[in-house]
Amino acid sequence: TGGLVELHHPVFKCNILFHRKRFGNNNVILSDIRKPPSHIFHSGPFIYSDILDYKNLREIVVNNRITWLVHYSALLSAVGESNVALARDVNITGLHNVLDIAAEHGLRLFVPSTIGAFGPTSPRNPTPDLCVQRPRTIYGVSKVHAELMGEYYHHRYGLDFRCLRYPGIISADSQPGGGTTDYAVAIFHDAVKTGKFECNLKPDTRLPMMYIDDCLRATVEMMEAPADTLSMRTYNINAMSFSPEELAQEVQKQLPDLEVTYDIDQVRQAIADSWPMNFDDSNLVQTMLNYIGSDSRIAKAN
Ligand code: VAH
Repeated sequence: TGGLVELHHPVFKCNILFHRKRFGNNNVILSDIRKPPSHIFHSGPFIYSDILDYKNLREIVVNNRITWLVHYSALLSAVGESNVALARDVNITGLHNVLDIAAEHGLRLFVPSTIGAFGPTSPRNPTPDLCVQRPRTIYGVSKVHAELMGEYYHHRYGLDFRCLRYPGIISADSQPGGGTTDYAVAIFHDAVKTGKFECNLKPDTRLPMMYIDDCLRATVEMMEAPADTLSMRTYNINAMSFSPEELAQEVQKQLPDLEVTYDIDQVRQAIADSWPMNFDDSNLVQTMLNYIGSDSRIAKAN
């Protein structure tokens, strides 16, 4: 059948290897505005593309008989605040391009949303799927827009739009990508490289987080679920919540000499203080239980 195109963001480069293992190297095309690291570049097809080049995206979809599209191109929360115009172009105009191409060619479309799609007036502990969403970043606003546009295209044009609101994703394969949760990736790199880590969030800042392998498995299960099992287009997905001091203590159990200091980034701190502390993903769990069946199959998948 057709391939799967992944329009990428640095944090998810390793996504492609997971999907290639599952669907076959030549059935998954990585597409990005910059060449990926060589171990990914040489693992299967790569096509250069700019998310703002609608015609080129359409050529890639048609010429490669694409059937599923996984759209990760976005400027994350902190970097978006330092370049709002670019974040608006990539996160919103880029999304419009992907929605139109997916609707025109009948693609199954996955677009991630985020804990950043909530704001200071949302319930924070826990945060349910359906509640007030008034985020205070261009990233969060663009992701609420993506959720609403995906739902509209589903009801208006029948687009098979699927969306998970990701927590902060922790992956050893990639460097922090300009997000508010970057500290939870940087600590591992710095602990190994220098034995010293300077955290840019307050020690007690609690945020939802998830390990990349769990994120990838959940995304594939979401993409493979029969359309009629999904009662909503967008779901929260949860794994754990922790604070910088809790994470530092865990890392120091493995590297006792790790020295942790704090130099608060006020922009990131204000964003983190407006985000969920804990995520309620009970709707997703029930939906996937209905699809995957008994707990034993979930246990096996884990
Ligand atoms: C960010 N890591 O911090 C991203 C993510 C859950 C947050 O969207 O912006």
